[in-house]
Amino acid sequence: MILVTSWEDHDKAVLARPYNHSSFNLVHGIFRLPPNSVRAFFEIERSPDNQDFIVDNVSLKRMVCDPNKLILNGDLTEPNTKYWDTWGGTVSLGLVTGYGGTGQALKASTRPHLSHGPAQIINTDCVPNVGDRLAFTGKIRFEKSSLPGVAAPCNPFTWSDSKIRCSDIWMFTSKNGVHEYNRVAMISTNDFDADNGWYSIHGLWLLNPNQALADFTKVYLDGISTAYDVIIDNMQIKHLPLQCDTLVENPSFINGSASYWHATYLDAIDRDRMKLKIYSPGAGGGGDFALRAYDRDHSSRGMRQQLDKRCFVTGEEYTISAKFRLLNSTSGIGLTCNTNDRTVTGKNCPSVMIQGEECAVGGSRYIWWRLWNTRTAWQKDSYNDFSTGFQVNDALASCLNVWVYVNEVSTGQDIVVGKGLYFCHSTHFSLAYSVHLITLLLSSL
Ligand SMILES: [Ca+2]
Repeated sequence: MILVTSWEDHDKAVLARPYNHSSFNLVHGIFRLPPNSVRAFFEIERSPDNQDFIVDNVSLKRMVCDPNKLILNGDLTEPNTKYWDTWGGTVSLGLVTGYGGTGQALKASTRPHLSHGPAQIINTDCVPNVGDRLAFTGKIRFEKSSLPGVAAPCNPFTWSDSKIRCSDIWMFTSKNGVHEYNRVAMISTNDFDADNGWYSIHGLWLLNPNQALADFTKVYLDGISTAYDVIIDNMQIKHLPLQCDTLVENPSFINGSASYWHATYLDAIDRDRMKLKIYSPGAGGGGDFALRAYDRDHSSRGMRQQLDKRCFVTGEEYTISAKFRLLNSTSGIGLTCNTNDRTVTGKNCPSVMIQGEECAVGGSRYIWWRLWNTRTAWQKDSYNDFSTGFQVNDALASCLNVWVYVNEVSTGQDIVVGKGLYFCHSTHFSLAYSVHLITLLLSSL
């Protein structure tokens, strides 16, 4: 018999914390079998030489991939760190009081580098297509390592100040030896919950060819200084179905959520140039919410959301409707604007821009289509209906990414988007995909 070991990997399962020294503890991990392996063996090793260990209830299960729940134990309902891992080898994980003062949250401490913190290996085999969209949401708070238990705010409107900036969610993928590191979700407003400093973190991400059916995918929190501990709860990653009749996610800021809306940075590291805040009342009155763009250093600053690129097919027609307000930045009172101005004059009303990035057809890599309101009246003290439309051409259809922007009013004016930014369209698509499940779960109790 010839023994051939072609591949060996370590540290595939770790102890779920907190450790209980008086009973059995869960050792748990997630790994993918190497391709074309005939047999796989696993070992439990590296405990100290002078100790015995006892193993029971060992199981090895094929890992489920649920497109509606790609993060597992994201709310720490299972009261241990099962499924969770770290980015960085020496980060400590533990449990603390959860969001809303109930249940558990996951805390990462002793972070030696600002990119280190909580992480999870995820199985994306059930979201296999290039262009499939993932929606990230979660709750996050910070504490100074020197003052555990006391919320310490970060500044979501800076990246250059590394002492106080917030963490973002990043996604690492490895596919055929190609590695990608992408910022996939951010805290976009300073609206943290009064209870204990919980921020909302959110983002949309389109899988690129290096990410769809990746060999390995891990999400992690990266950004805040090592002086802080990072605490997360209610973390979710969902696959968004293709739905070209409702192109914009969270168009109405339901329950005061700014999810999936971000400032109009061309790059997220360029975030010292404006701010976003939830605004009330929204267009539906008291108890309704809107989103305000303020403290803008240039007329091009505003808000944006990434759209499903696959909906931009040549010949498709979309209408866009929304409700806008325009406010004086200093006093907050309503401003008039000239609905007849179809350029950025300083007196123009808010408009919508469709931006295509990395476009293959036509003369330029970027497309900027500014779309003006077809309504002609403007009421300075209330929300104003906005309506416009466009048809997709070959150039826009060829772009790698498509964004919607609300921007281009003067600095000194704040744009408020209330009660939605809706796209309507007549054709419906269906999407079929095959499911491959080859990620395994190792669980022992
Ligand atoms: Ca929880």
